Amino acid sequence: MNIAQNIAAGLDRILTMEVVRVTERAAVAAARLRGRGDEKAADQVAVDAMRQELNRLAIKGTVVIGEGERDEAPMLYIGEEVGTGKGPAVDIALDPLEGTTICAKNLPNALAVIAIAEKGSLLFAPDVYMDKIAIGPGYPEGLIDIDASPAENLANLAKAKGVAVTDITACILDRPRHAKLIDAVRATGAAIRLIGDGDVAGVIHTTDPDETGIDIYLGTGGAPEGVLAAAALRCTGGQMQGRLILDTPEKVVRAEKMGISDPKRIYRAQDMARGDVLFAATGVTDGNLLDGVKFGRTFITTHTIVLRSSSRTVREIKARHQDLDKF
Ligand code: VTB
Repeated sequence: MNIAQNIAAGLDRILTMEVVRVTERAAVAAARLRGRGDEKAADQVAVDAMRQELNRLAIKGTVVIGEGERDEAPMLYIGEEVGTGKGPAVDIALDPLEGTTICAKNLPNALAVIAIAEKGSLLFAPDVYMDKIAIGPGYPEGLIDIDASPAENLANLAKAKGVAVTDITACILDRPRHAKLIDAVRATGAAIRLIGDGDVAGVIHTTDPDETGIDIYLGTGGAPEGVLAAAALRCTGGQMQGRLILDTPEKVVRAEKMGISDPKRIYRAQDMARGDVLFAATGVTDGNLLDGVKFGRTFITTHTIVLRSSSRTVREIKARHQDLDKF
């Protein structure tokens, strides 16, 4: 694709640069409340800051994955229109503070996250659990299968990577519901990195195993977080499968209302985030891929990753903010 086509296709690439400010600002706001033991307060300031910056973007945006339904989330609710209204119509998935508990405890890998996609191209996911499996780029398509046993998936991954299963590390959310999964993975001899929260980061970490030490993500987490992770994988490469857990008639009806007719459907990353997608994440607390916000005496430092699917460019932006009044 030549430069002119690249400019013409998909999202306006200027957005790639503009979107950084949105996650930076949310991350700085949340970081001020790191380790204060107050999840709600940290989330609230991140939401306010993200919304303020988002409304400066020259887009006609609709939040499709946000803080919740309008009645439960006064801001950045699903369906909220954001941006200046003068610009391309886009769908937005966001989580101003992914990992509220890890931020409150000042543990690793809390992020401010956003994905922007062409109108109508993000899965409208209800806030239910999603079963997920993900690996990074460079493996043959179809290597992992959400319906295969953990042992099979790990064996296939190890073989494709050219290592023993004992050299593989899986990332899993530390939850009682994962007891069987954890036993099954440990029975293979593979290592597990148990995380308290933050499975968007967990999935993204599979894309750079040399840096993060994580080869595969397994287990159930939030469906909205699944769509955000899928958006990131669309940009970095890698494979993901997700299936909504609609285990009550009420959830099936809720999903139907959101346009999901097959409750057992397996979604690949490219089904959850289609077309051209931008993804940005700024570290709130220090993590495996991103540093957390640092508050210096005269400046604030942020570390952001910005991705775009149509070019597959991975940008890391370390910013030194000297105008502290803007935060
Ligand atoms: C995960 C994790 C999130 O929710 O999606 C998790 O990534 C799933 O829900 O950070 P449970 O906590 O009920 O297991 C979060 O922890 C919070 O959104």
